[in-house]
Amino acid sequence: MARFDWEDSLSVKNALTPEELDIQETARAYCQERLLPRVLDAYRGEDYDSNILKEMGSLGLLGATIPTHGCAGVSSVASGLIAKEVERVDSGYRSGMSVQSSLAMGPISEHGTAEQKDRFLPQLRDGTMIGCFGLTEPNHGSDPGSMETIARDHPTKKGYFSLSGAKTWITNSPIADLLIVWAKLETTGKIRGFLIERGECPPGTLETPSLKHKNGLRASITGMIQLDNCPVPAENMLQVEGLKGPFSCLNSARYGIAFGTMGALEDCITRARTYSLDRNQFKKPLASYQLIQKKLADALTDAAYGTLAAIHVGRLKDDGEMAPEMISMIKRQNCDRALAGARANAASDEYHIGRHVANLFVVQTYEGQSDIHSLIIGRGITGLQAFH
Ligand code: TGC
Ligand code: FAD
Repeated sequence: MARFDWEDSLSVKNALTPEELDIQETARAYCQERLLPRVLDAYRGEDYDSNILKEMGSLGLLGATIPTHGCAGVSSVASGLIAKEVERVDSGYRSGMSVQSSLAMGPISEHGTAEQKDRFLPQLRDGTMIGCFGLTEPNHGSDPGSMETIARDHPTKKGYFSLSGAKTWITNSPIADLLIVWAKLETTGKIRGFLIERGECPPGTLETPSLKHKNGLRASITGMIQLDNCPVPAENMLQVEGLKGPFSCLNSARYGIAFGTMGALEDCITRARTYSLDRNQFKKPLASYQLIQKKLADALTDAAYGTLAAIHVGRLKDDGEMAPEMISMIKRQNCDRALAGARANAASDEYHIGRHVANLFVVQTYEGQSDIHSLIIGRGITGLQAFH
């Protein structure tokens, strides 16, 4: 009979390959040694250091599942383990990485032309070019299909589109060199993706103001994308039509969140356990009281179940057996349970748990708020859509 190891309670390591364990170890060492010492200052000052993407790039952590263009070509589970180690430090750092990997490199890898891949993937892989993903608009968050951003034929520049509209709450937009913007083609009314190179935009056609004073995710940078007749060459359009373009990439990003939130929850468990063992009340350690032990047991169980479910869905994803509803199940469940379990020591940011709580409230909102995922799962169960 094995001895119970609370740090790997359901022996998750037995479900991982030696390569996946090595990747997790590399990511953990980087995150604990390089990210953790920076996070409090970054969070307090709402200050995202874009060198982080270069550091991650040098370790092969960006676009890690992409099998070409010098990317690591690892399993979805390995990419999830990277997200978990980054989010063990802070969801905002995972956010910056998810957007670069799944939402900037992902669309190009899945829907780009050979020329687009050759031009952009190597720089994005190294973190020397920063990408962002503009889907949400001021009037259309959960319902991106109603977007108003429009791509018209450019009135004077042959072979160019002219993009106008506004995107909001866009991670990395203020520092992005390459902005992936989803817009409706005026001629067809269909949604298409455009690769906008900041350096090629004439003055006044592209603005990306920051959104400050966030309550969570303060170690990530968030902004708008404002387009005023911005010229974009036709060769910068992605080769996919309709909402399935952005949503196919969101499957990977949501998968990373399902895995990543388990890192945040495990960090809360570790910190709460240490605190409750060290802190005495009524002449005994807090950890000796039944109510405290039940909370630790609930959170530990959620973290292990959530991680194992994410591993299972990752294997199905790589085998082509994943349904999007599975991603909704693990994104919703793991965000909700991480938030429920992240409870203790919240008063001072030096305890770290309050920061995780504030972050997880936001993580529960983006990439499909939990109630929206309930509706996606409900549609899968009943065959009836309840969105509109
Ligand atoms: P619906 O009719 O459901 O679908 C329209 C078309 O899209 C296809 N599709 C998918 N394809 C692949 N994977 C998926 N998960 C897909 N979901 C839908 C679908 O098959 C259909 O294709 P076709 O060929 O038939 O046209 O569309 P709807 O308008 O009814 O959608 C409703 C709903 C609620 C499911 C959807 O709009 C939704 O999920 N809303 C949530 C919005 C969201 O997630 N936004 C994310 C913005 S990006 C972000 O938050 C990044 S934060 C990053 C960070 O910092 O970490
Ligand atoms: P709304 O859609 O207005 O929803 C408000 C509430 O109503 C939610 O609780 C929702 O669940 C509920 N609701 C909506 N419709 C229904 C319905 N039919 N039935 C029942 N309840 C419903 N977007 C990007 O495109 N790219 C990014 O990089 C990005 N990064 C982000 C970073 C941060 C820090 C944040 C906060 C957001 C980011 N987003 C990004 C936007 C994010 O995806 C949206 O906030 C999210 O999709 C929800 O949209 P909304 O905020 O407009 O809420």
